[in-house]
Amino acid sequence: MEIPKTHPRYESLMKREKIIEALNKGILAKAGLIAHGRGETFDYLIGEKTTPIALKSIKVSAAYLVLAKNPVISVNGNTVALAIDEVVELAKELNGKIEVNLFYRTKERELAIKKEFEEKFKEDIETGKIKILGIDDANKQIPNLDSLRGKVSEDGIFSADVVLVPLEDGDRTEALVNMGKKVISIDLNPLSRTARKSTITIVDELTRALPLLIKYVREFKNKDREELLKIIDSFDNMKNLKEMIDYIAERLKNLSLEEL
Ligand code: PTJ
Repeated sequence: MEIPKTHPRYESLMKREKIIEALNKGILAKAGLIAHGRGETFDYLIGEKTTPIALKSIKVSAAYLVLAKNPVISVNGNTVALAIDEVVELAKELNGKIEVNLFYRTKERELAIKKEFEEKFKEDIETGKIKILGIDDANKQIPNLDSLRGKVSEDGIFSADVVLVPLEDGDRTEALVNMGKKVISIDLNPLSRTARKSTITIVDELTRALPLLIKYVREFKNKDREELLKIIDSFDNMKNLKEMIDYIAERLKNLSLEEL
């Protein structure tokens, strides 16, 4: 569908188009439509912009990623639909590792996602700048995780020290944290299990948060280790989530006083 650039909800409608296109290509799970709608609702509540609270968690995440020995970006259908370019850009700033790990796991969807990466980033894959893991090599099991998400690549999530999980479900986050990994999630819902179980939760929209994360990863590569550790140590995820809930409550209260 052609959406005029002048439409007041252009950005949001374009994201919907990407989601629908990914469904038609077999990349997105049907439940991904529901997840996207839920995300839109929370984005309305936070005002559809990156809050200073989210920016704090983005900076801490960048510090973790720069210090990581073996970081991995985990992707699912929604992430590929909305932010494949940003995921690849970020991976190239790190060690290039991207792992496909689906909740609604089918071979067809895995292959559709693989094809999307191969079509758009053939050269990066051939030159080894990025590695798409988790499809032919998911031969390790995350302990105590029964869903199909439990199968992971040894070279990827299984041996990672820091895992970035945009749009996640809480069970895997908890299982990964129990394995001793640092888990960074991007989730618009500050009340979700994922948000509460992650080491760091970025309560922001994926396509807004990733470019900022890339920016700070680039910037932090020039900082020394001590400085980055200081950024990490000053952060409390639960406190940050509470601030986010307060922010939403305050925003709604102020809106209710305004004339609509
Ligand atoms: O591709 P699969 O098979 O791995 O399935 C992926 C989905 C997303 C369907 C699956 O993981 C799922 O059901 O997730 P949930 O439990 O619906 O959680 C998705 C979370 O992401 C919700 O809390 C949404 O608010 C949030 N969300 C949705 N869209 C965005 C988002 N957060 C950030 N940016 C978005 N664009």
